[in-house]
Amino acid sequence: MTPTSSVDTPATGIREQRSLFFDATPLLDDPAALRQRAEKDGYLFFKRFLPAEPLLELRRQMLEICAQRGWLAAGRDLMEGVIDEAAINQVPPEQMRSDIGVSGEAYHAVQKLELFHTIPHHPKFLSLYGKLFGKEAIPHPRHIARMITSHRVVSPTPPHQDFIHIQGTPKTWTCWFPLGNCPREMGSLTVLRGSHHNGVVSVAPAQGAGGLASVLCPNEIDWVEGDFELGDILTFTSCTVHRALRSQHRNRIRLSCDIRFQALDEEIHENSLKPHGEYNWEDLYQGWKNPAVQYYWKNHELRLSAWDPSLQWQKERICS
Ligand SMILES: O=C(O)CCC(=O)C(=O)O
Repeated sequence: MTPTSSVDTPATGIREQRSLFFDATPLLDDPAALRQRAEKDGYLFFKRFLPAEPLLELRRQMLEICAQRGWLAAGRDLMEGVIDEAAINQVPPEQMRSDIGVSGEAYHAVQKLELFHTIPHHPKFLSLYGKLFGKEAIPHPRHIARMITSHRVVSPTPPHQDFIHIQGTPKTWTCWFPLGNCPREMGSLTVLRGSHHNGVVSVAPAQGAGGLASVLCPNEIDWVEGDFELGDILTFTSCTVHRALRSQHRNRIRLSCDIRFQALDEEIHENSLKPHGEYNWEDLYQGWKNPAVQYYWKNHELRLSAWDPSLQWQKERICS
């Protein structure tokens, strides 16, 4: 594919190539072609995959949580997500979740939203990952919401592979989608195409979610990106390097979800069955209506895997 641009990255001095996501929607009717494309690129992108209504409702609920804490600009429509920069920056750094973008207390309120934990069970997801894996798929219950603001402790997510953070089977796929239109200038996610072919690579300390960056070789420059519209999804293997672009809009909150899927019969680490954050399910589930989205993984005999701490140790990477 012809790159749309090439850009010098000041941090590394490497000249990156940037091209647009390939829309894999036509491959949904051809699982063999879908799997072939996924194997080649390590990612899939689908335009308008999810229906707008539940995404907009979740956006509204998350913005209500921000509004209740006085973080939204006065006189603007709630759904615009315009942040009062001074107000969010009054949250003391020690109360912030720098990986999420808001305070730990607000993130707790988001984790308690039933709709946040219901969307990952949408039949379209189960159908997509069923085709991709060629067998029954299950979402991990440990969903992550990002509410990226311009609080001084928040930095764009560095290039990383999810595998070092979730482990279990390397055949786990992450699904990332924004809750609203999210053009590149709003800090959407970008993927290093084909990077999964290198397996798990070394890491170095970095700012931003996860605190660890993949060490990249000078020839790893093939980034793919796009302007997300509501309903678009990006999904990638847990060994695919990805990162967030820097938002150009300091007063806009970027709302998005990270959901992981894997085949039911593959290994999983028990952390992936816990809430994201120091919460417990009993607390999060209070007041929920639908029992089908609670403790659903307990209906299956999952194979638990061990944790390899050495994946997060800093090591040199030898580039050929
Ligand atoms: O949304 C972000 O900034 C990071 C998301 C991410 O890295 C992931 O989904 O694995």
